[in-house]
Amino acid sequence: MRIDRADVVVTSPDRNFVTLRLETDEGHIGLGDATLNGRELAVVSYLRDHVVPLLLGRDAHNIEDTWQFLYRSAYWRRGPVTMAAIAAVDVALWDIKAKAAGMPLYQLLGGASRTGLLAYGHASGKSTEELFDSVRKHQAEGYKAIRIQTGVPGLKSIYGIASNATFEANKGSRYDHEPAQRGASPAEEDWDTRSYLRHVPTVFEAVRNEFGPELPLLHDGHHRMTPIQAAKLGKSLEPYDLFWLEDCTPAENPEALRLVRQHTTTPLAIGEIFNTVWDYQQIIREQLIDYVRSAVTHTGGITHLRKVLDYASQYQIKSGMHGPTDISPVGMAAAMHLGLSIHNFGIQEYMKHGAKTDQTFRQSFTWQDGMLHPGTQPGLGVELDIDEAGKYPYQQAYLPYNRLADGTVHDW
Ligand code: CS2
Ligand code: MG
Repeated sequence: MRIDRADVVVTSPDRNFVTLRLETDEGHIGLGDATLNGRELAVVSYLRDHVVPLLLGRDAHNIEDTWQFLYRSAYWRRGPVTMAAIAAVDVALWDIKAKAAGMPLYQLLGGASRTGLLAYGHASGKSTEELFDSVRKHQAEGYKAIRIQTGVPGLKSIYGIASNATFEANKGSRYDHEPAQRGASPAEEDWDTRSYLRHVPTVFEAVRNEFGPELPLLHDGHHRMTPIQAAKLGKSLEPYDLFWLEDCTPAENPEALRLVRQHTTTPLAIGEIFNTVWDYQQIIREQLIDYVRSAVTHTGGITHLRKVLDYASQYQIKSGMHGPTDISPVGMAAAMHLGLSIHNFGIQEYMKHGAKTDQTFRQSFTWQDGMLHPGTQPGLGVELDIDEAGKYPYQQAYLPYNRLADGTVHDW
């Protein structure tokens, strides 16, 4: 079975998505997500100009060989652009192989290891009341695990708050849940770590008092702390029994986690901006984390992320795949098939896409009682409606960034 057509589809229903669509001489269509939030067109060019010409005529069945060929022949390895492009090819080929076999993809990955995937959603609010309200709304939607982000006294803006309004609207009228905004330049936000460190434990205390000890709670530090600040936060959150503390320090410095680990038993999750198994080597080997945050989309596809997760399994480290709305429905489906099949599944992040996105990408996953399931359609279970996609041309959009009170740019 040969690949005889490859198209890169850029569409912006509620936000920008980049999708690779492969077609074979036997008429099978495979989809792969290549969306890199805020830098989408770099991956489009990588695929269109450098990868698509190499795919035409290749045997669609040779997934591992195609992966190795694209990775090694480029010479310039790793990095988000390269790994998102390779991921899209990889996932599209898995989709094709599963369709050719007439099976849902998870069957080819070893079959189901569980009946469904526990998923967490994003509750947020500027005040405690708003936050409680948001938690309740998520519970009413079925969520059994919830990420908590709140406003910090004295700061105008805070990461994760924007998600709330769109969770409710979810009609495609706003950009989407996530903080990227359409426009010609990134929004500037403010930040103060000392206020944040004072405030967050009080929020978790209030949430535990209101919602009890059972509800799994998560929190995202979004790379903003120094190692000693992260250690302090982890320690101060111990009484509230977090499921995880995410991205407590910037991901570029894995050694920082040694110091955090020495001080706290709060479980740590990291890796949404990692791209390869080599980014994880030290932190898995030294058992510095508890959850791998990578998305299939940004980590070289199913072929490569499965290697990361197999390695992690030797150390009882579990998956916690990235699933904000900038992972397209195709990327989410890939995550669900992989999560259903591996033994060391932990939790899946899940934010609902907007209505226009759901119309553009027809999906067959199910969401019931706080659990996701990829469905039983052959392949990934996602179809891209090209006519619908054509209605929404690409729009420039940027993620925001932070400055401290004195004007210094800070980690976002
Ligand atoms: C995030 C994302 O979901 C998360 O945990 O940190 O919201 C992240 O900010 C975006 O995916 C960036 O593209
Ligand atoms: Mg995160």
